[in-house]
Order: sequence, then C-alpha cells, then structure tokens
Amino acid sequence: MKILKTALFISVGLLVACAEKSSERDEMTDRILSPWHSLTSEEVAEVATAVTESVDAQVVFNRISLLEPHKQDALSWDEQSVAARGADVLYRSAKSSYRVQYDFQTGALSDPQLILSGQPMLVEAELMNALDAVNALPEVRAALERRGVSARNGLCMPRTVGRFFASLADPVTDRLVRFDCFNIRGQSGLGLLPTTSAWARPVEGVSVLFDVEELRLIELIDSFADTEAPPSDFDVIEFHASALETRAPLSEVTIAQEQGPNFSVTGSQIDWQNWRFHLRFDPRQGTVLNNVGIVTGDGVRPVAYEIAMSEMFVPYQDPDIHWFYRAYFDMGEYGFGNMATALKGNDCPPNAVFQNVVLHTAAGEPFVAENRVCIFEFDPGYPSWRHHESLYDEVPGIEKHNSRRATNLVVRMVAVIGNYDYFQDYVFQQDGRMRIRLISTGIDATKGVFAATLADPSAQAETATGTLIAPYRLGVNHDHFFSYRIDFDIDGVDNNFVRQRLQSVTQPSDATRQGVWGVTREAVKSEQQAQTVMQVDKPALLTFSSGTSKNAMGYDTSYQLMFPNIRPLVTLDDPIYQRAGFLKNNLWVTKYNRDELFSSGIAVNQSAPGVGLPHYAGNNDALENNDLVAWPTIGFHHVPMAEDWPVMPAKVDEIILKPRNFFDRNPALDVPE
Ligand SMILES: [Cu+2]
Repeated sequence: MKILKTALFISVGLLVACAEKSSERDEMTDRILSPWHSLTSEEVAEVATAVTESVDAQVVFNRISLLEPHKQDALSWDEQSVAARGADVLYRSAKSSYRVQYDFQTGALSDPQLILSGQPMLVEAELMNALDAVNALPEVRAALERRGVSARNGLCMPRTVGRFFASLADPVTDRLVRFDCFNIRGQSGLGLLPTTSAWARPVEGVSVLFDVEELRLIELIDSFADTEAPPSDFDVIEFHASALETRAPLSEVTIAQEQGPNFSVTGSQIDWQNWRFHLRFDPRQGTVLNNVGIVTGDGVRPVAYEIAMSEMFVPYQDPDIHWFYRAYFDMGEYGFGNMATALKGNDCPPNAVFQNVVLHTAAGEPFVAENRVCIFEFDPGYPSWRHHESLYDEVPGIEKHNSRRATNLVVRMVAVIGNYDYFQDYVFQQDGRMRIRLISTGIDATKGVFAATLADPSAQAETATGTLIAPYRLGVNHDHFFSYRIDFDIDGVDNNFVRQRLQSVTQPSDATRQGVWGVTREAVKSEQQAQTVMQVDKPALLTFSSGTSKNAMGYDTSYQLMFPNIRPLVTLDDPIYQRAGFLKNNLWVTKYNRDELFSSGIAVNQSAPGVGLPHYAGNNDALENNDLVAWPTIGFHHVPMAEDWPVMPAKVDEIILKPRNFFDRNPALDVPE
C-alpha cells in the first residue's frame, strides 16, 4: 500500500488490436530470449490482448508472469535456438478468479480455470481505488472527525483479511480488505508528503471492511464512538535527514571500482567468478534465479535449477477485534515484485549496476519500473581464508602468512509492503557458497493505546500483547516467516536428500570416553520421511547430493542447506495458520513438479485452509534418485522494542547453500593474493 504512486508509470506497451507473435528477442539487446528471461513489454502486451479479447467482460489482471518453462526443454536450450515461452495469468472478472496460460509460439490461450481455493494478489489499482473511495466515505470522515482528525490529516489504509468475515461477505466472490486509519498530520513542511512517519499515529478502534471491486462499505466499527479514545495526535519523530540532529559525519569509507565490475550480464545470464546463473523479475516473486551453476573447464556444474522466495507470512498475535485478522501473506496477497521500489540513496553501494524491470497495470499494460534490481560486488570485511604458520615465526625467509581477500557478488531488490521494507539479496561467494539473505527494516505496526509509560494504570492490560515502543503506541507481537523454494540440481537432476543427525554415540561401559558424538544417517526415501523438524539437541546435517557424481574421495557431490530454526508457537489449527500449512516443518522436500511453486498455493488472498505445500507433499512421492525441491522456512518472532522506533534497525536472516564434498578441495584456493 503506497500512500503516493512513487513509480513513474511509463507505458511502453503496444496494445494493438491484432496480437502479433512475440519477437522472441529482447527489445533492448536484440538477443534471443532465454527460457528464463523476464516477460518483455511486448510479451505482456500480447498476452493481455489475447486474454482481453477472449473474455466477454471487464478483466483485472492480477498477475502476468513467465509461465514456468518445461524443465527438460529449458535445460536443452542453447543461445542459437528460440526458447519455448509462455505466460501464466491470474485475473478477476465478474467477481470470479481465473487462471489461463498463453503460448507465445502458437498464440494459443488455454481455457480459463476457475479458482475457488482463494483469490489472486491485489494489484495497485484495486488498492488505490479502494483507498480513495474509503477515505471519501462520509461515515469514515465522521469517525475520524470524532477523534479530532480532519479530512486532510486522516488516512485509512487497506489490509488483507484472510478467510475471515464469511458471515458478512463471500470469501470466494467478494474481494475484501479491511482499513485502519492514521493521523498523518504534517509537522515538518515536507510538501506533498505530510510526514515521514505516516504509520506513527494510529487512530485506534476504527475498522472499515470494504469490497474493492464493488467499492462497497460492508462494515464500519468504531469502538470509541461514544467514549474517550487512545490519543492519536501528538508529535512524532521525523526521520528524514533534515529533520534530525545528526552526529558528526565519519571520514568516508570509500567504495569504488574504477575498472568496472567483474560480472557480465548477457540477456538474462550473469557470470561472475565461477558462478553462472539467470536472473528474472516476477510481479509476485520479485527476483528469481535459474540455472545456478559453477563454471569449470569441463562445462557448467549445476547446483540449483531455480531459487526464489515462495511466500512471506506475517501473523500478528492480538485477538482484539481490530487486530485478530492481521496476518499477511506479503508475497501471495500483495506481490513482492509489484511492491518493489526504486533503489536509491544508500540502498546499494556506489559500484552497483542497476536494472529496470517490466511490470504491468491492472489493465494489462506493461510498464518499465526503473532501478528495481541492483547488482554489485563487495568485500565482506573478513578474508576468504587465512593461515599464519607460527611454527616458522623465528625462521627468516620463509613465507609463513597466507590470507586471501574475499569478494562477494550481491543481487538485490527491496519490496515495501506497507510499513515494512524487505531486502531480498542473493549473495555469491568465491568459495562456492551462496547466501539467500532477507533483510527486514521499516516501521513497526503499532496499536494506539492509552498508556504513555508502564507507570500508567492501563499499561498492564494494554501491554499483554506487545511492548510500549513509544508513548501511546504498542508494538504488537508478531512473526516473520520467509518460505523459500530451492530446486536443487546437484551435478544434474538425479539427486538425493540426505538427513544426518549429530548425536551421542553409546560407548562400551569400560571405554575411556563416555561422551562421543557421531553422525547418524536417517532413512529418507519419501516426501513424508523428508519432512524435517529441527531439534536443538540433535542437530540435522541436511544435504542434497548427486545420484551420479562423486568427488575425488568417493563422496556423492553435495550441497548442504543451512538455516536457523524457527517454529510456529501456536496450534496450526488456528484459522490463520491453517492457510500457512507449510509451517508444520522447518524443511519439506518434494519431487519436482512444474505446477508446485508456492508454499501457500497459487491463489493466496482469502485462501482456503490446507492449500499449497501440505497438498504437494500429500501424494508422498518417492525421493530417491529423483529431481528434488527443498522448501526451507526461516524468519523470526518479533517482540518489538524501543530501538525499533521510529524505524527499525536492519535485521538479517539467511539460508546458506554450502558445498559439501562437491569439490575436491577449498575452491577458493586459487583466489589471487
Ligand atoms: Cu516485525
């Protein structure tokens, strides 16, 4: 939900009456498109025209994405041949949700498939039209005026509602959001934007349930219509640079790369050091990596066919009537790519190279969104490896100190989902490791309360579900769950999932050691057996290994999946968590299926229980020597604190893909001094 349209929408679409076959070439480079290249403006326009002409009613395009290519076809593609490309489209029409697929080579459109399990993600036009309509409602204006908030200073913002409110509206046909309101009174002469702290003054207790398609008010609740309300007008901390007294500037740490970057971009392909991968941008998923591999003298060794975020789930933990429904599936309900903002300022270092991306409007018109991706190299501040041989300290003329500087490559985007800012980084290292890094910052969601400090009489009850992070504002407890989909292809598609537990090994009673731990391999042959819950006292060593390739010592070549533990703290029978069944395990492993991309299902908005990953794993496919997909979840429980306010320090969570007996020695040994 953006307060203002920050993007300059440049329509480069050619919505001509007759759909021509797409050119199969990149408009900018005239290069043949790879199977994994983002949809081009021309392709988006072509498919939108085909859909519009086939539907005898108004269409809202919620998502026009590259259709997941057939994997075997894509893997056999070479730069001289035209790739098979398609589009996957979700749209709303006449109060129903549909999915169709389009083939760019034949111009064929599939029969629309009616979706009943949920609805496609909300697009900007839906949110903005509803925002304008709700904020103009006399009932809403009156509620705000009762709080002393003028029409100019009051702003209500939309949030997704899940499967709730079924007694007031139909979760399949009606398209709902619930609004809550803020006092955005300006205090800084910022012109258009009244305050940098738009989320800082909740007008608590006003909730507006609204149908975004019919622009229909369904329910307005004002819990403080006849009684005193929590304060909603006080000065807030502005955090734009000119409003703050800043500390003395540091002498600059210079980042410069005068000879230019060490990576190359060829169509969708990026090469850096020994890494090669394809990068695309999707309205739902944001940045997606394909065909990630390591270049050797004998060709490219595959590591993963596809890596992308699959869902982001943020449930709040307050049963209050204005808060109970707040649990956002930020990717499936809003779209991580759609919500990406232009990278500027300190988002990326000065040596970064920026990329524009193609997105589309609700009408299906393509537009270029500028600088949504940046790619750069950086020094992590510690060496790749080092050894000082103290044994020879006193021996003159012997080289006893060896260390090698590390350089990493980062592919970055930032999505702003309302108050939160999320960086999605893919970090490549010279030692064969890769990090999937998610950085959370932005503004805590706050609930307006009466208490200014813990000494106030209302404070004890009001802080039951969170922390007073500023006077009159409660940072409500919540979680951030980040679900990823990693289609491993370790040295090919024939892979195995190996789960070993590090645990105590019983010793003979007369042994000199009674405490020795070892590595025990567990039998994992099926999707069911692969479901992994982390145990602190029996750490799991999780690897994906080749069924066909061994390293010099005879081990199956492997990559280890390392990620921190996070578990849901409540029952998955809760109506909110029923829609996030992927939380049952820290890791799921499934057999590759082209249609199984999203851990919370294809249509997440107002989704029914049980869709997505639990369904994908339900057929309990055999996993041995098969094409495997890993589904890890990372994240954190967020108990807010004063330091989160007025804007949160950046918090890092990451998954590490670590080569384990994939190479024959440290692959960064040849990094020059
Ligand atoms: Cu949080």
